[in-house]
Amino acid sequence: MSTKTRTLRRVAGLALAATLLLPVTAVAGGRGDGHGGRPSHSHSNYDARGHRDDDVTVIGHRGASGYRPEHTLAAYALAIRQCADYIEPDLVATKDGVLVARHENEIGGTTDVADHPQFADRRTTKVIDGAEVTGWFTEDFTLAELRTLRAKERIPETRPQNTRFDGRYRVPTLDEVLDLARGSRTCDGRPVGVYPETKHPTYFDSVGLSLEEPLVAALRDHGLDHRRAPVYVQSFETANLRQLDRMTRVRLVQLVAATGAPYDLVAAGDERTYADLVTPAGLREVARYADGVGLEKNVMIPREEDDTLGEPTTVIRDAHRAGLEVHGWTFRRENQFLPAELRSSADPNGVGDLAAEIRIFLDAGMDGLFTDNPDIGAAAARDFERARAGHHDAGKHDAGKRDAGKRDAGHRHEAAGG
Ligand SMILES: [Ca+2]
Ligand SMILES: [Ca+2]
Repeated sequence: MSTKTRTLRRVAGLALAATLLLPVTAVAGGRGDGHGGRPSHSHSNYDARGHRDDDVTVIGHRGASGYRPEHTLAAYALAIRQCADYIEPDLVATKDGVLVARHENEIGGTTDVADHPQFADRRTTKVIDGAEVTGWFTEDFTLAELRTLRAKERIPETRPQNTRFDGRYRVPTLDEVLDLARGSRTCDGRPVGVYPETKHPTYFDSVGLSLEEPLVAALRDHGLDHRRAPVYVQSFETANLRQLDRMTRVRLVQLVAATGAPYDLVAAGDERTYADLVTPAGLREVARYADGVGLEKNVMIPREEDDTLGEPTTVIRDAHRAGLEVHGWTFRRENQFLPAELRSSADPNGVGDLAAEIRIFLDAGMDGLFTDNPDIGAAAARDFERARAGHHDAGKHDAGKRDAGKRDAGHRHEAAGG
């Protein structure tokens, strides 16, 4: 397809998007409503469902981690090629204070550190967020040392096909992830977004490696510390998000698990749990410092006893009423992660109907999703957007911005490698 044709498609897509904007409804209690003296952000492009725009936000969870070892540049680049809007680095610190992308500060499960005899004596046991963890920890390695390691598949029994990529990729720094995003475009031609998560912020404060300051500095260095930047910063803790609300203008997302409590509250002796955060009053409080909530799937639609999907709770509606976007996690194609009725077989590692699961959650009002399978997520999002737009003849009439880009995405991102 020629550049001109792509441009025309994109313009057509934008024009279509403009016609889809629904009447703006008042959003009460949102961040910026007279709190903290920070400039009020625009609510003008929220629609009636609380959407910031008309598109479903597809987040490549740890990259395209269903297909490549998670949190590698290869995993992020593949997520971009598969039409993710955002890539998601989880952030931990090295001994010399550099932010790198790993799901945990313990790296025995996601790198070949155990195969490096020179680091054998770094193996140790620590208490992280109240739980004993044994292994090797990023905060005990300088960046130079960490760079001698190579990533490997975290769940090889579930995703054996990904083990062929073991040993190929280094642990990326946040700077590298931001460079990749800044040098890429989404399938519909927009800047690729980044959705960093601060991991164990109370713990990292306790070892003198606070995460928030270097994160905000990196965003600023990359020209991303502004309100309209394609950035969300997420955390399972609350105090660091309140702090970030004073440090940066980018959007913030409170993560909420189906059980347990934010560790900063536990450490402070505060008895509030995640369940308290998602009551209507709890959500209004979250909206004082955050722009969205990242909800575990079961918070939105709990499972029945037979592991089929039950009825949606009111949490999505309540969050929208508080002015919060709702992004759900984690959408994965293997049977073990799917509700019983969408599994393909009794094999927990078999591939079930992830698209159908995503559709059910989008129909329930979810605005975006974290997925290990951005190709399936983007296709489901496109189908949902089309259905909402009433394009019943979508098969003939190519109104989908996502597939216009998909055809040439491979060319644009070749340099990033797979
Ligand atoms: Ca994460
Ligand atoms: Ca901190």
